[in-house]
Amino acid sequence: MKLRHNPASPYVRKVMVVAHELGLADRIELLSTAVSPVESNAALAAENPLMKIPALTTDDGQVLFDSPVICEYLDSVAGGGKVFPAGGKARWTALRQQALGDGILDALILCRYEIAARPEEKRHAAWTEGQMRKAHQGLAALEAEDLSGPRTIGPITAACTLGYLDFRFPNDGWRQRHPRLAAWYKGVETLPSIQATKPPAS
Ligand code: 99T
Repeated sequence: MKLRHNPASPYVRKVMVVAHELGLADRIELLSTAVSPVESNAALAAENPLMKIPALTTDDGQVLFDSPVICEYLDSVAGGGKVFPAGGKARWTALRQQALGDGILDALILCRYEIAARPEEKRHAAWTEGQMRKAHQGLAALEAEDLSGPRTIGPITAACTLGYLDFRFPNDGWRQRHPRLAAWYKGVETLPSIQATKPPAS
């Protein structure tokens, strides 16, 4: 398998954490890929027309995106029902937690691109405030989730979301607002799959 990869991407990290948790990391070749919301990338577009990462090319040549699809594919390669519970309440809880973490990331990345990719005179403060509000409300909801059970895609996504917040928004102060989430994250930060996929020093 080949994965379009960049260590700064929390969605790529999610895929790699899942791969480590499932013992599949050695079977994935990483293709270092830079992405931009404004610049074209023909090689990536040939795999993913949305020009986003992660994108996974399977051993039989199929290209899969986005991260929830890739993660569930890896789970199926490992036999199924591992990080994606097969059914019942556990499955819906894991999927909801994944959607919540991904949604917080989507809002944070819109803020990040507003700051990093848009010229200063064209920035829209109300846009950033609106997206940050979504991210902060999402974090409050994440604090209320039970993340302590088996390491499903829910807690895995939550860990990657908090890691991205520390990486790109180090002054956010989420630990003060959400001590329960901070205590949980302190425990998972030391896991081998989380250690092996840390974003680069910013
Ligand atoms: O928006 C773009 O055109 C390029 N951005 C990406 O490819 C980002 C990289 S994170 N990936 C996604 O937005 C994927 C989202 C998708 N729903 C999924 O896979 O789950 C870059 C973060 C950073 O550099 O700070």
